[in-house]
Amino acid sequence: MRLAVITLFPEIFQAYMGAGIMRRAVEKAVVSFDVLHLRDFTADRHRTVDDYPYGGGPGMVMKPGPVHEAVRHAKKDGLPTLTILLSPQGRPFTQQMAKELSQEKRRLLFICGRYEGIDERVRQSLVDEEISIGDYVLTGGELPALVIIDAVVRQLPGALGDEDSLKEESFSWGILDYPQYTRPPEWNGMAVPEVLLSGNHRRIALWRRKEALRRTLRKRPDLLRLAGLTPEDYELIREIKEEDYESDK
Ligand code: 9D3
Repeated sequence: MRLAVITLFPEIFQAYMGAGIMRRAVEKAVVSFDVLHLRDFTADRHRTVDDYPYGGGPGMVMKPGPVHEAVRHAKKDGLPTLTILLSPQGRPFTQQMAKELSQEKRRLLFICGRYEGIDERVRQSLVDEEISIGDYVLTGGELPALVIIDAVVRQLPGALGDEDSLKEESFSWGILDYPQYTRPPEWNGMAVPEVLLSGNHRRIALWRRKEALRRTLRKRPDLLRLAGLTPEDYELIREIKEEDYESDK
């Protein structure tokens, strides 16, 4: 998959895309990643990317010209491109959208805003999709672009190296993870649940499913409405409710 970003802070992307799973995905050519520095697409001596808002008000607005030039440069090769603007006005990003974007045949081009926002004519003329990552105020679109890139890239075949983790995810889709343990079997007076040491894979799978449902019921009951539960899950939920599921046993 081809990815490109337009930003005033290329270093942020070099850092994140140069580490861990993102770095490996680039090295294995699962993704290609181009960073365009918005300042390289200015025409004036001061390399100006922002200006005062028409009508007054606080802060600065990103000028349309440099963004337009950067998009034009990114698309010069003629490849089909889906242009995504990161903005607080966008559609809230979800795991469903991550999966859909990972199936996208077109290159993904992310435009990261800074300041109070971007000239509305950029959105109208250059943008296919406007995405937010949630209802909190950040200082720019760079972290949101990286959040989306991270969620999309790990869906790509070959990116994780361990395809089992994606399979596990599709099974637990929509509910919280079960509790995890590793060695030692007793630590600071706390034991690993006996069932996990039993070697009984059927019992382990059932215990994990039940604990995942217990956590979800306790911490994120809102998720259960959408989770696509099986009749077996509802039986487990009945058992949990007969137990004391509010306390952290
Ligand atoms: C909503 C705040 N705005 C009030 C006038 C000003 C403003 C502040 C910060 C406008 C843009 C920004 C920078 N944020 C993003 O570019 C952004 C963002 C975010 O802040 N939260 C969640 N998702 C996103 S995607 C892009």
